Amino acid sequence: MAAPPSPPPPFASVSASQLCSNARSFSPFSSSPSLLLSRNNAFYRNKYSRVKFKSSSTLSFRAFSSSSDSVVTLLDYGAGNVRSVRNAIRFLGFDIKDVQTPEDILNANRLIFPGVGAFAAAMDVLNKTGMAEALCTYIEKDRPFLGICLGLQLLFESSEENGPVEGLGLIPGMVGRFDSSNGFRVPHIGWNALQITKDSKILDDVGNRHVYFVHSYRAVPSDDNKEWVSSTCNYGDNFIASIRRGNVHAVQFHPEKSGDVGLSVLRRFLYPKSTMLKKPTEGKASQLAKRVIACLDVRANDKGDLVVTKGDQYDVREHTKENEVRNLGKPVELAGQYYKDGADEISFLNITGFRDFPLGDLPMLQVLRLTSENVFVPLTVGGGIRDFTDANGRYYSSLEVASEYFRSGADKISIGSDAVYVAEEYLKTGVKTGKSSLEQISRVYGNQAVVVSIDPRRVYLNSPDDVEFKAIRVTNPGPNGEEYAWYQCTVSGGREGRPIGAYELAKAVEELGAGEILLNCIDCDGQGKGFDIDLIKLISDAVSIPVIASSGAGAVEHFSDVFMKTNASAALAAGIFHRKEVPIQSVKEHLFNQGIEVRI
Ligand code: 1PR
Repeated sequence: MAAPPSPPPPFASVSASQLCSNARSFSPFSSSPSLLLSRNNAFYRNKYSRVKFKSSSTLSFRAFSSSSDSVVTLLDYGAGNVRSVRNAIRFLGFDIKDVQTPEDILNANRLIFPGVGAFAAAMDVLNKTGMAEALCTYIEKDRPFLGICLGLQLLFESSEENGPVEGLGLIPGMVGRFDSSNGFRVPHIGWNALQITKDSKILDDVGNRHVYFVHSYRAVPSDDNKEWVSSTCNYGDNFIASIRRGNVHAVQFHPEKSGDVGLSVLRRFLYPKSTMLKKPTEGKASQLAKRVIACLDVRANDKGDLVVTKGDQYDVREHTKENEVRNLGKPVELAGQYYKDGADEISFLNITGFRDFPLGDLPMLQVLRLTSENVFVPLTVGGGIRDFTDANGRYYSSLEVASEYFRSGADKISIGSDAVYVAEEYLKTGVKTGKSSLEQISRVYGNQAVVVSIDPRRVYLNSPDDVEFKAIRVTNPGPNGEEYAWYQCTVSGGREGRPIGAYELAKAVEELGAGEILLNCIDCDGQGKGFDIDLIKLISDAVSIPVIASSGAGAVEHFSDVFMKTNASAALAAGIFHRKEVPIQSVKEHLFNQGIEVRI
């Protein structure tokens, strides 16, 4: 999962491009737990280039010391934010030692490598800093290693991501992109169960439970790498979900975002000798589970406290004499509760972000920081992501705003108003400038980290020809019997209608790099009468990125309805959860009973 450039790479002074050995030169894995590699101290020629590998004999290991048993070495090469991995490690009672030099890798008692960003950029850093060589040496020595996501992919020979680009070459195979031509939405975002193919220890608690993936590229199992593969998953085709050889583990999913079961994966890696009960490891690869998302609209109330609020068609004020902002609870507490209740994701929408400068909104950043310390499912935050000049004339790019959100614990950011302006401009000129918020943030953090939140309002028509935007026949005619409607996008929390439809916007933002669409509907918001199926079907059929259905959930049946009648990948609700009318687990159980795959 990509995220923000937080601390600068600590090892920028190391030079010399050195790559790992070609995996084909490995001895086949035998019963010995140690990895028998033929590279040793020799120069070698890799399949993809002429890069030569220098002797690693100059790099020394030190003995374990029991005082360091509670320390995990973390390879954070500075290309992104690994805050959630840090939080999960600390949550499990370990201290973190950051890798500063290649020697820190070699001296680690246990090393976690949460790869972030793009494959080529990561390899570039690893090569330039000498980390590539150190990593290979460490892994060859069969030292405790856990790679996460890109940290798995980099172990392979190469990747076609902006490439082909050469990887560490420890495992045979090329990392390729998912094929979206057969209707599978790329990136692959969400929860799947695994097909566990061999005893891998760290997966002992996983069984049939779902883990969280977010990626566009994957390695596939083959005869050449079957010795490594410990589980696979199916998303259009079979791909490698985890590898294990001796003490070397890597997972394509995100244990730090996979709830309890993910924490158990980390715990088993960190405490390999513990006497934790071993549970059956058999698992059956599943379909992608439909996600249930709890949404917290957050804003300051009139006393200045940050509260969770909830609107009726976006009106969040009580209809009383005082006209107060409706207060439904405290953001950190509610998010923690929804995590425990089984929410697959939590979204925070800073609903006044369009008018306030979000980086001035320190409480919101604090909410994210505190939430991410105890909530181990994906967190999305939206509101106010745009270029901004503050009162002192200091300019902040939307990328900086997003980066601050990521640094504070968000896994994804959501752009509302600014995406509308960007799409309008793009449709007018046909030019991708590369400078819009959407393009910049998705380029730096990956499109899986960028959600576009659409706030459309239904506009009824007698004929689809009455408007230049995509109009559809609606299931429920308008107040004057109109049979058609188009869905007009709005900005500033629904306050201003814009000359663009939800359909046009969705297609444009997909082209500009959005990884997911959060599809609200102002007419349905807070009404509890069900999702706008017409709208959700229209948009989820029009784009190949995941669509989150939002607005209008009032009963468990509304969730099965939206999943059965549309191609939505997730359903989001707010009011029914805040008012405790329907528990998240009831939604999940209902979906399960209807034959819809969910994470239980
Ligand atoms: O425009 O980039 O600053 O982002 C602002 C964000 O805040 C947008 O995502 C926009 O949807 C959201 N927002 C702005 N004003 C409001 C408001 O309510 N006055 N909230 C608002 C919109 C959207 C939903 C809601 C569902 C489910 N809330 O996500 O949670 O409709 O509700 P329900 O289950 O109770 O029906 P920018």
